Amino acid sequence: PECENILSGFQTSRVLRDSAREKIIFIHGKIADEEAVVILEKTPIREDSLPELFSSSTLRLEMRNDVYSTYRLQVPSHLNEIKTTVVCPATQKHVKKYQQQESFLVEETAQDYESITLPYVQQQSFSLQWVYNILEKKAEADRILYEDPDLELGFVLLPDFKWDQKQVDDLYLIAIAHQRHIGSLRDLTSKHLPLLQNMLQKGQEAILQRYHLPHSKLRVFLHYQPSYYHLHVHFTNLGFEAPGCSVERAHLLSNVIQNLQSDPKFYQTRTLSFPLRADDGLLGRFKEAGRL
Ligand code: M7G
Repeated sequence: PECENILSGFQTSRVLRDSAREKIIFIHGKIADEEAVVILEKTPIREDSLPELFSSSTLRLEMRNDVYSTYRLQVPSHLNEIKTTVVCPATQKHVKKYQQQESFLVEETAQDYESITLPYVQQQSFSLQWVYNILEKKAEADRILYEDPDLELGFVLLPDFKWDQKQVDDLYLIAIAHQRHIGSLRDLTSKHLPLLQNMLQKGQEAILQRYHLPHSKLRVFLHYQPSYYHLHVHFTNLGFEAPGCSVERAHLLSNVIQNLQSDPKFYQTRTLSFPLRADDGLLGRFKEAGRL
């Protein structure tokens, strides 16, 4: 693997979010004059590392009381790596995405979508360059788990960058459609059923083959609103409370398929709820329109 030292010049400006329970910290700062967001995360302890962990570490006693004792275990450095994600150059929108924020639930009617949401996301959403790089094999090509190259029904399945692939317990993959121009759930109609069914079935099969995780152990969903307006499906281990799988944002793909089967225009006509953070420009638009 490539070794880089870009963090040696990282100048921290502030902590955007910090969670002791999740053992993760999101930091805003600068790398060589460019805005950057750096995410540091302690990863789960792997069962297969236990023999080495116990045999080659030093144990320092902190306290002993009756049958109870606590220690610090100093482990070899390769067993104590920190998963690190760098976004650089980061836009103001990236900084906001990772910032801890109060959120508000919006109930978006079909009319709101046309008059408020769509015009907003058309001018202010994250670049899809990373998505096109994956589809065109310009990035992450060696990480692809499965591909159906069909331009209409096909997709690329690969590990989400939130998953370090060290253990199946927190499995997280994304399937990215080859078809462009499907921005979000709102664009889906019954004509996309073959595509969605293909992504679900072949995605599940590929994960079963590679990770021995059956369908019944997978949570397969779409986000509304997504951050990136190009059709992609999240595949996560059911046993893992993945970030972003809350009821107000995640739509199970199997439900999406059934809704489209019973009403081809389900997602063009329904009111859809989703949370927006206090400083999200879209929330401002809903307020201006008197919809909140
Ligand atoms: P989303 O629902 O559009 O937005 O999902 P979210 O990030 O707010 O959940 C996009 C998914 O793609 C997320 O699960 C991201 O972790 C993942 N992702 C984002 N980027 C920029 C990358 C990337 O460059 N590579 C990979 N493999 N995954 C990414």
